[in-house]
Amino acid sequence: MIAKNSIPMKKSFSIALIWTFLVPYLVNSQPAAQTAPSTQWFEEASYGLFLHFGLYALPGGVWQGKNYYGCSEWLQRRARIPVAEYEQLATAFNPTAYDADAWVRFAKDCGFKYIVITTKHHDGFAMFHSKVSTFNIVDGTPFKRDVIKELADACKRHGMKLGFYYSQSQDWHEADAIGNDWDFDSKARNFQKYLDEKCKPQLEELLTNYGDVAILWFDTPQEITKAESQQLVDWVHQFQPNCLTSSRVGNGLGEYLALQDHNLPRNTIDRPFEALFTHNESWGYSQLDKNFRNPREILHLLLASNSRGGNLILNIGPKPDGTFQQESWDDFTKVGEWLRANGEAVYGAGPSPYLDVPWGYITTKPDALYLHLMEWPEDGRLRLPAKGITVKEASFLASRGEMSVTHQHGELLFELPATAPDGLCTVIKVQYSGELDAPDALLLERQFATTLYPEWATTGGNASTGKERWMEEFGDWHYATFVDGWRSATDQATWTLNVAQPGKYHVLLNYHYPSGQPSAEGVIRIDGAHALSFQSAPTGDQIRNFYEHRVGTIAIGRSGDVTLSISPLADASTFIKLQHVKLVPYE
Ligand code: FHN
Repeated sequence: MIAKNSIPMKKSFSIALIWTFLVPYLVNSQPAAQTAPSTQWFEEASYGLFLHFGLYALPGGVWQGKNYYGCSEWLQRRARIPVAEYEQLATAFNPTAYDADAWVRFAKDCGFKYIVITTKHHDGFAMFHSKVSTFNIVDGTPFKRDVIKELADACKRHGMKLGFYYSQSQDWHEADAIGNDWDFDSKARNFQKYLDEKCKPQLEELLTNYGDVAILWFDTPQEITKAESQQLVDWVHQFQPNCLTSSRVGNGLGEYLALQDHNLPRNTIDRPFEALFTHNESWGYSQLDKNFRNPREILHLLLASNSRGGNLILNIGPKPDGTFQQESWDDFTKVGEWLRANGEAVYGAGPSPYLDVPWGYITTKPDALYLHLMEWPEDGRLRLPAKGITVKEASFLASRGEMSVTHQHGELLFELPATAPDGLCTVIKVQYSGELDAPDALLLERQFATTLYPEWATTGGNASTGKERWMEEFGDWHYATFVDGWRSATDQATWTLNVAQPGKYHVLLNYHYPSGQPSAEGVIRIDGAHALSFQSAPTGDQIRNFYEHRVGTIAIGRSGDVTLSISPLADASTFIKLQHVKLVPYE
C-alpha cells in the first residue's frame, strides 16, 4: 500500500502571490514528515520509454552549416548560441504531426509500462503551458498546443504511467541557473532565486495541472547542495506524495537509482534502479545519428537490467514534426512482439541468483526460473547447476511446448530442439519446489564462450578494480571496468569457474597497455598451477584503446569449481589494464 500522509497544497492564490508571500515561510519551515513513496509499481514495470522532445529537434544537431555529432539536445551550449538567437527556434517549432494518442498506443504495443518525457531540458524551454515563463510551447510557438497536457490525457486514457523529466540545475535560458557561461556571468548568479522563481513554480505547475505524475526525473544535479536537493524532493512530495524522484535530484536522495547514461550493472543492485539508453546515441533527435541498436541489442539491454533487479528506460528523440523515426518504430515493435509472448519472464520478475550464465540471462519469480537463451546450444544440450530444488515442470514460455529435463548430481540437463523456437531469444520456464542453491561461480561450458569481467573477480595484493569512461561522440558515454594497479608477482585477479567437463579453451585478454613502455609479461594459473605465460602488445594510448589479444590455449582438466587467476610474471613497473578475459572453446 502506498502511504498518503501528506496532503497536496491547494492552489488558491496566484503563483505570483505564493512566491511573494509564502516562499519565505515554505523555505524556512520544516517539511511535513513524509513516508517514502512506494516503488512497487516501478519495480514491477521493468521497461520504460524515455522521450527527449524539445526545440533542439528542429536543428537536429546542425547549426549554421556545421555538424555537431552526438547529443543534439546540447546544441545550444556546444555552439554557444545566445539566448536571444536560440529563442528564435521557438517561432519555427511546429510539430503538427504530433499525436499523443498514437505515441501512447505505440508505447503500449511495444511493451513499455511507463513513459518519461522531457518537460524542460537544459535549454530551459517548457514543453508545457507555463505561467512562470513565456519560453514555453503554448506562448512561444506557432504550434500553441500543450504537448505535456495532451500526453498526460492520452496516458490517462490508456492507463499508462507518466513521468516528467525536469532539468533542475542547468537552465541555459536563465542567468541565475547553472550552465550558460556565454550569455551570463556565473559569479553574479543567485541559484536560490532561480529555484524559487522558475524551478519550483514550474514543478508545481507540472504536479498540479497534469494529473498523477509517476516520476519526477531530475537530471544533472550540478552544484546543487544537499539542502537544495532535499527542498526539491519535499516540494514534489508536497504536491504528489506518491511521485518517485530519480537519484539525479542529487546528493544521494531520490527513491530510485538512475544509473549513468549507457551503463549496465554486472551485479545485482539491491535498490530499485533504472538503466538508461538511447535507441541510437543522441537523446534528442539528430539528423546525424544513425547508430541505432537493433532489436537483439535492445533485448540484451532489457534482460541485462532485469536480471540484475532493475528496469531499462529506452529513449527516442522525436523528430521536429512530432513523429518517431521509422527505425525506432520498427525495432521497438519487434521487441514488443517478443514481450507479448514472453512478458511473464520480464514484468515483475526478480534478479538472477546466478553470478552469470554464458548463453544469456536468468530472471526469477517465486518458485520459477526463466532462462533467456540469447545463444542456442549447437548440440541441443544445456546444463544448469541447481542444487536444492525439485523441478515440477520445464517448458518454452512462448510456445508452451515441454522438453526433456533430467536432474542429476545437482545439475539440470535440458534436451532441446536443434534450432531455437524463437529467433530473438527463447525463454525456458522452470517451475520448482525447494530452496535453490545457485553456484557462486561463472559457468564454463564446452559450447559457449565465457567472459570473465572485473566485477566478478577477487583481487589480491595491489590489484584492484576500477572504471573508465569516454565518449566517441559528444555525450555517448562508453564504460569499461578493468583490473589495474598490479605490479608485483603476488598481485592477482581470480575468478571461480563452475566447469561442466574437462576441456581446452582459447584465452583472449582484452586490455589497455599504452605504447612506449616495455612489454608486460603475465601468467595465467589454473587452480594455482602455471597454465600459460603471455606478453602484452601496445594498444594505443587513449583509454578507449582496448585490444582483444588471443594469448594462448589452456586445458582445464577437471569438472567442478576451478579457479583461474592472472598475475604479472615478475615484479615490474607496469602491467596491463585488463578489461576482461574471454574463454572460447577450442573445439
Ligand atoms: O545532459 C543530459 C543529457 O542531455 C540527457 O538528458 C541525459 C539522459 O540521461 N542526461 C544528461 C546527461 O547524463
